[in-house]
Amino acid sequence: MKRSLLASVSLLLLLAGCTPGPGNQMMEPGQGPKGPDSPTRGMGGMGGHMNQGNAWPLQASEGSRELTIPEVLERGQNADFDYEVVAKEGTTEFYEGTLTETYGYNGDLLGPTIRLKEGETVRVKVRNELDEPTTFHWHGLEVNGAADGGPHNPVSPGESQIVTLNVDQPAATLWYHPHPHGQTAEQVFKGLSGLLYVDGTEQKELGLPQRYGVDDIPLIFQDRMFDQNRQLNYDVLMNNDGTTGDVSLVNGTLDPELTVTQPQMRFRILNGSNARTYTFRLSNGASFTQIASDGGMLREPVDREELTLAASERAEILVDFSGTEAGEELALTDAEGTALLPFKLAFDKEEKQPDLKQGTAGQPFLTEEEKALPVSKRLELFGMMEMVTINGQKFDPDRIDLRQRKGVTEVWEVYNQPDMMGGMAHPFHIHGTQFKIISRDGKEPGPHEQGLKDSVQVEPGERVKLLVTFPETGIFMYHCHILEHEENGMMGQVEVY
Ligand SMILES: [Cu+2]
Repeated sequence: MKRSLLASVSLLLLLAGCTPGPGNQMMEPGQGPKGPDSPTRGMGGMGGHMNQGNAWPLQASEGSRELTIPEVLERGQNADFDYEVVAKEGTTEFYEGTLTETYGYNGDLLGPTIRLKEGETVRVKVRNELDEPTTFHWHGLEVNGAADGGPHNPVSPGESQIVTLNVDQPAATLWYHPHPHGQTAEQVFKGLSGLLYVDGTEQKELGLPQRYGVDDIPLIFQDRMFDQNRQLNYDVLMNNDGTTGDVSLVNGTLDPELTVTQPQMRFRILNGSNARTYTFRLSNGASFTQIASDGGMLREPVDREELTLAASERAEILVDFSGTEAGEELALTDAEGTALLPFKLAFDKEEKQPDLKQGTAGQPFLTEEEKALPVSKRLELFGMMEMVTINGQKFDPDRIDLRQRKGVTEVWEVYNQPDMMGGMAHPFHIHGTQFKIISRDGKEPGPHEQGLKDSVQVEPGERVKLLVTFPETGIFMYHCHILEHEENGMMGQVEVY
C-alpha cells in the first residue's frame, strides 16, 4: 500500500500539534528564533529518541533548486603534498538576494569530497584562512594521533601544515570537520564539513552504482536556523543540549530536489548536524537496502523501511526507483513525513539491480573469542546542558583518561545513566578506530549495525558493549557527537601506546 506524500505531510501537521517543545512553535523561515533556549526538553515517555523531541520540526523542501553535488577534490601536482584543504570564510546565497556569511573548505560552504584509495598514503596540506584557530579532523579514518586532527592539533590563522594520511581500512564513507575545543560546534554550524571516501575494490566487484553524482550520490543532511537577516547567528541559536534548526539543508542546498537519472541509485548519507537525529523514509513507504554503516559494508545488505542516523553517523543505501510510476511524487522524508529531498524521476530505461553478494555474509559478525572477552573499560555518560560528564568528569586536555595498547582488542562498555527527567540519547564517537557493536543491553545488534562503526547512539538507560581496536598510536578523543555536549566537556582521551 503506497502512501502519498500529501497524506504524510497531513500526518505531520496532526502530530506536530501534540509534540512537546518546538513542535508547538512553528515559524516561518527567516522569522528568527524565538529565543536561544526555546526548544525545551521532552518530558519523558517519548520512547527511544529523546533528541528528536528537542529538535525544531523541519520545513519541507519546496524542491525549487537542483541538489548541489560537492566537487571531488583533485589531486595536485605539487612536490610537497597531494591534496590541499583550506578552511576559509565565504558567503552563500541560501535565500535569493541575500548573502549569508558561511565557512567552507576550498569554497564558501562545506567542502569537496576527498577520495582516497585503500592502501595508499597521501600528504594533505591543510591551511587555515579563518580568523580563529581550527583543526582538520578526519572522522572515521584510522590514522595516528598526530594526523587525527583532534583538539591537540590546532592550526593557527594563516598557518598551514602537511599531514600524512596512511589509508589502511576498507572502503567507507567518512567525513572531515573541525575539532578545536570550544569552537567545533560553531565552525561546523557555519559550514565546515566535507566527505572523505575510502575507495576499495569490493565496490566494483559487487557491481554497486559508483558513478559519482550520477547514481552514487552524497547526501549531507544538516539542520540550520536563520535569523531575521538570514544569517547563521550561532551565539543566539546555541542550545547547550544541541543546536537544532527548522531549515533542512542537503549538501548545503536549501529547498533541494534531486533529478534521478538512473533507476538504481546509491545514496551515501551523512548526518552532519550538530545534534539532530534523523529517521529517513521514502514517502511512498517503499523499502530500500542498507549496504553500509559508518566504517564500510555491512555483513550483509538489509532491507529497511526507515533509517535512523544520529549526529555524525553515516549509512549507504540503495534505492530501486524502477517500479515507480511516472508522475508519482516521491521524496526522502524525515520521521514526521516532511519531504527533505524530493526526487524528480527522469529515466526511461530499466536497469539490472546490482548483485549484492557480500564477502562476509557467510561468516559470523563476531567470533566466539570476541564475544567472550571481558569488559575492560567502562564509560558512564551522564547529564544534560552544561552538566554533561563522562565517568563524572569533564574534558581536561591535560588528563589522559584511558590507555590501550595498539593492536590489542578491548571491550568498552558505554552506559547512558538516566537522570530524573529520563535522560537523552548520546551519539558516542571514538577517534582513530572502527569498532563493532557487541551488544545493546545484552542483545546482539540488528543486522543494520553488523558493520564497522565509529559512532553509536546510546539511549537513556542503555548499556552498549563495543569491540575496540586501535591500529595506530597517539592520543585520541572519545566524546558525545552532539557538538554542544562535546564543547561542554562530554569528552575524554585515550592514549594508545
Ligand atoms: Cu550528548
